[in-house]
Amino acid sequence: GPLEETSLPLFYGWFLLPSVRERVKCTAMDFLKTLDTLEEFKSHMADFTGKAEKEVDLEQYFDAKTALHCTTKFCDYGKANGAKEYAQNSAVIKSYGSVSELSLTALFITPRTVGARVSLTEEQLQLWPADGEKEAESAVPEAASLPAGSRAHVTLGCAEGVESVQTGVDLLQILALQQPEEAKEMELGSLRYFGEGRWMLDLKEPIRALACFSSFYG
Ligand code: ACK
Repeated sequence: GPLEETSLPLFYGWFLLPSVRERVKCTAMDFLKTLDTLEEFKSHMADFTGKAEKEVDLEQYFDAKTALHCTTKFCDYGKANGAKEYAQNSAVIKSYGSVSELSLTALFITPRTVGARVSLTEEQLQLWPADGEKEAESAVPEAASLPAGSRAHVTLGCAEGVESVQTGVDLLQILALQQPEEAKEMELGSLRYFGEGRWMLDLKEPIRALACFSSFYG
């Protein structure tokens, strides 16, 4: 009936609890501030500005997100492929409203987005959609061959005019590349440059963030 048709959300995901949001945002800001002052980053500044001499203020460059979450399934109110099947999945129904701990294991930036990589547990992977990576195949051909959950992330900010769906695509793109051996050891972890303005910081200490599995209607 019409009630059923309108009952699917825009997306399902884990929503970071308010108490941890601030901590994650502060860590992200520290990361951007630190990057901005690194000679290594400055030498690749043209990736962001198009010009070698021009400076970029990363804190201004990205429009910061407020309600931080890790999307599991984008349903588009039922219009997306597999939305209904996902909503009816027993693991999804059983876990709805429950709180679990997300492990944020890396921070990454590109000229388009800044985000945190989420490493899902076996239990959390039960809530990951079967087509989660494959869906991004048109943008990242290697996506389908990456392990399930590779796309899991928290979008922290987007550059002007960029949609947040890009963050997961940027993460998959980085993961599909061969990891450069050269890394800069920093207080927070190891920083690597993947070319074309793509940087990833593998955190020494993952950020443990409590999050509620739920959905967003908007
Ligand atoms: O930052 P995100 O993961 O990227 O969270 C938002 C959320 O859904 C609401 O827009 C994500 N999103 C948007 N479109 C898609 C899509 N086609 N596939 C997967 N995730 C999407 C977006």
